[in-house]
Amino acid sequence: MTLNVGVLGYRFMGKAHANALARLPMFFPDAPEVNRHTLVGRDEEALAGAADRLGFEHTATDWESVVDEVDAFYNLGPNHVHEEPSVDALDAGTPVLCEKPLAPTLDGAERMRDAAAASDAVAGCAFNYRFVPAIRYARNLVEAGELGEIRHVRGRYLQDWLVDADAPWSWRNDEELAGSGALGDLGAHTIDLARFLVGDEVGEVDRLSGHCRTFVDERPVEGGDGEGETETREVTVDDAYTAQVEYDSGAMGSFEASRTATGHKNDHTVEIHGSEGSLKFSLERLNELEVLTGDARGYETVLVTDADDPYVEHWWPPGHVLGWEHTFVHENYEFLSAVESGDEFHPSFDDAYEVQRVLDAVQRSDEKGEWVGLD
Ligand code: SOE
Repeated sequence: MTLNVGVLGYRFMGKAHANALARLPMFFPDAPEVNRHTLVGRDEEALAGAADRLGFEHTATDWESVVDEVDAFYNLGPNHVHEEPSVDALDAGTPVLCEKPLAPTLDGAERMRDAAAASDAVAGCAFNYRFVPAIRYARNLVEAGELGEIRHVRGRYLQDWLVDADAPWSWRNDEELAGSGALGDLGAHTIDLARFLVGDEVGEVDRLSGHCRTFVDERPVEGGDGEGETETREVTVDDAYTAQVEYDSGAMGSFEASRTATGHKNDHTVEIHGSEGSLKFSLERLNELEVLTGDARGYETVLVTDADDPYVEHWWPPGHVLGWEHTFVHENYEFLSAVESGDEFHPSFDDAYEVQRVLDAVQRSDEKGEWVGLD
């Protein structure tokens, strides 16, 4: 059976997922056969060019005509476009893979989670960092009890593309369109990854203290006429957040993200300490994992590129490293396999809703200036 995939969005994420779909038959021959069927967007000319480049057969300017015509719908649009098309697709029984964070608000995310619960179709949220081989390797270590009782979870995601006050305004700077800034865009990844690594039970957040900060209050609007005063728009989301987290299990967490961390391009790190061992992961060295277990007196750097490491046998011989784009191939492989088999897929809309509860609590805590519970 060939799965016809419809994709909304053709920029950064559209490219990442289209590349993954193209790689699947070459490297994952057991993946379902996929047809890049329809690319959805608003600007007809740009859409036609993108469809050509990314290998789609058809284009459409309205998602309504697509969601129930395809075998899987990828929602890769801006955050404020996640809810309606995803809910419509799920109501029509079409599987959905939606980019993160699930929605700008907790209410929107709740509606999406409920639509997924009421539908027989698979609903996945595209937290791609779960699909880094070293992260899977780390999770296996934690699951096998190699770290003992988990006590500390620490994560930070640093970028610097907004450090320049003249960097143009975009939907990512608007609360209504994005929900939050560095918090939802980057922090959502870390919060999901931490939960994935320590497991749902240990990773159940009890309460937290969150802090958000906007350093640049307004930004120039791109495409001005170049004459007279530069038009600007208000920035209504955070440039950075920090959070102290208490888990039900007694573990403690410390999280941070910024889009104004000068010199850091895509610096995502997670560290975990347990009673018996520790581990450290950095996206900048994504083929490696730093592991300390047993009687070792220091961290050992494990190169996670062996044939028996997660996903690696599909690619190159040991030591022939993988990159960021491979995470999307693995994610698409798992998602489409679940669509075909009807098996569960994680991260699901349920998982993404749990992340959204944390994002919401960070914002509530910041507004109140005090610790808040998740419920
Ligand atoms: C933001 O710059 C961004 O593109 C995020 O939206 C992605 O989720 C992250 O993986 C890379 O950075």
